[in-house]
Parts: sequence; C-alpha cells; structure tokens
Amino acid sequence: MSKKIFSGVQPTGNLHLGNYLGAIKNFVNLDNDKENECIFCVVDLHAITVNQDPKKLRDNIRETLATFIASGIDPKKSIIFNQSKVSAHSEAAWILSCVARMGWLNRMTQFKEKAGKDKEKASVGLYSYPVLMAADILLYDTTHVPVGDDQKQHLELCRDIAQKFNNDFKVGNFFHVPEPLIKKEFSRIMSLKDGTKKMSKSELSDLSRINLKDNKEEIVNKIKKAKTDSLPLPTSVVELEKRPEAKNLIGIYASLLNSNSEKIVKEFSGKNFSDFKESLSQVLVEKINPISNEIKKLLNEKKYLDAILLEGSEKADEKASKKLKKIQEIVGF
Ligand code: AQP
Repeated sequence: MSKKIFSGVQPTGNLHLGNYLGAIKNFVNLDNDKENECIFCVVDLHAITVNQDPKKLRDNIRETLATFIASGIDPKKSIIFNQSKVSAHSEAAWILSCVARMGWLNRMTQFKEKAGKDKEKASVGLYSYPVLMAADILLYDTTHVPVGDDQKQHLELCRDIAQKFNNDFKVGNFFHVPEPLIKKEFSRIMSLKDGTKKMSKSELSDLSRINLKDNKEEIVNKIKKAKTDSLPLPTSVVELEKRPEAKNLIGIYASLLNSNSEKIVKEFSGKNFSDFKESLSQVLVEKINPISNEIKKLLNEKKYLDAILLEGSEKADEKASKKLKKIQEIVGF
C-alpha cells in the first residue's frame, strides 16, 4: 500500500549521527520506494523556539537540505521545502492550539528537558511546539511519520489532536490519524560521552557526537575518545542493558551495517574495546565520509539548493492551502 510520508528536521546546525540513523537514513529508504509520496521539511519555525542567529539560520536551512540530498533523498521524487515558506503551517497550528488541551502539553517531557530548571524563561513557542508539529503532519493527510524515539510522545499528541478535532466537529476521518515509524532498534543514539544521554546538536562538547560534516580524522579521534567501561566487550546482548556506552557503540555499528546487536556481540565477544573501536571508526568513515564530502560540495551550489526549496515550497503550499481552507470552513470561518 502506498504511504504518505512526512517528517522534519530542525535547521539548528551540527546535524549528527543520531539524526542520520534515527531519522534521515529511514527517509532515504522510504524515498527509494516508488509507491510512497514523501514530504521532507526543514522545520525552521521550530528552530526559532530557541535563540538563533539569523545569518546562521539561513545557512543552516541550506545545510539541512544539502544533508538530505547528500544522504540520498532525491529532490525530483520527494517534496523538500522549508516550513516558514508555507504559511498554512502557522495558520493551522493556531487553530489546532485551540483544540489541544493544556494538560496534554504539560505532559511533554521534551519541553521539560529543553526548558530545564528555568521554565519561566523558556519561549511560549518551545512549549507549544508539538502543536505546530501536529499541524505540519496533518496538513498533508500523512499516513506515516518516520522519526527517532524522542519524538514518540509528540506523535501521540498529534494523534490525539487529530481525533479530538474529528470528534468535536463531527467530521469523520477528516484528519487522517498518522502512524509513527520508529525503528525498534537504534532509534535513540546516545552521546559518545555519556551513554545515558541522547546524542544532540545542542550538547556543548563536540566530542559527544559524530557530525555529518566531520572528516576522517575527526571521526577517528571522537571514537578513540568515546567513553567505555573497563570490561572487554560483552558475550551476550543481555549484558548490554547494564552497560549503556557499550550498548550505544554496538548499536551504532550494527545500524550502520544494517545488522543487529546480537550478531555484532557475537562477532566481538570478549574482545577489547580498542579492536572494536578500530572497526567502528572504519565503518563510520566509510559511511559518513561520502555524505560529508557531498554536503560540502552542495553548499557551494546555493542557487541549486534555493531552487529546490522554492519548487518544494510551491508544491507543498498547493497541498497545504487546500487542506487549510477546509479546516477554516469546518471551524466556521
Ligand atoms: N540521538 C538521536 N537518536 C535518534 N534519533 C534522533 N533524532 C534526533 N536526535 C536523535 C531524530 O532526528 C530527527 C530530527 O531531529 P530535530 O532536528 O528535529 O530535533 P531534535 O530531536 O531536537 O534533535 P537534537 O539533536 O536533539 O537537537 P537539540 O540538541 O536542539 O535538542 C527527529 O526525527 C529526531 O527524532
């Protein structure tokens, strides 16, 4: 059955291995299936929920697009655009924010993590961000949303909003209730410095993540310095549960090779981390280097990148404004 795919990535710089293995690699697989209709969005409205330097934001929008293309998404097949160019996203988000309940948003753990101790100083946008995300998805009658594990709760909220709108206005299945596509394994890649924390763009230490623009030396150095425990590699996957750093590195290796942790544990059972790290670096360089070279090349082709975003936003706008018009009619505007 053909799927309608929508997903987004924030243009907040430092796109990393977590973004790649948790999301972008899956975008590529879905894009390769001729049956699917895919829309991939550079979600710049989401990016400004925390402070952004305007000049850097503009560069990061192009860089996110370049990363999509360098990873293997075909802009001729899929629609790729930046969110701020399609005003229906903001307009639909307002209407949906009148459907979503405060209690639902109060439960969002990502807001609590990102706002930290000083919630009073967080932007209102950071708090209501999941409603905008629901608008992004629902405007395109999306059936499936490929995301990393950290977005699971936001997708559940999106489903709740769709169902409440359909019920409140008695409009049957006007909003399609989308399914999350979250990989069972490797959907949460952890920091190289702390196996209990998500690999993240905003983490201060660059050693905590492999950036998709890192060169060979940087990759090798980061893996060499990646935290491990003092034991040799485990002999069974069960042992991994108590060893978060080992679990993460084995997961990264398995995911890059489209394998699974069990096979990798068997292969390296009882060996030293130094041997394993050498193999991991090799695979990382093999998989990430071509992407990083292509990103750097594409970043010199600003006109090409801007033309893709323009064409993508025109196509997205056509779809989104039609749906928005129906939403407006339903609510009585
Ligand atoms: N560590 C991760 N493991 C697996 N998937 C991840 N994703 C992000 N980090 C990991 C997935 O990547 C997609 C795009 O994420 P995003 O750019 O929209 O925002 P994010 O989740 O906020 O990414 P970061 O790196 O964690 O940014 P900061 O540091 O700003 O919070 C999503 O599908 C996400 O699940």
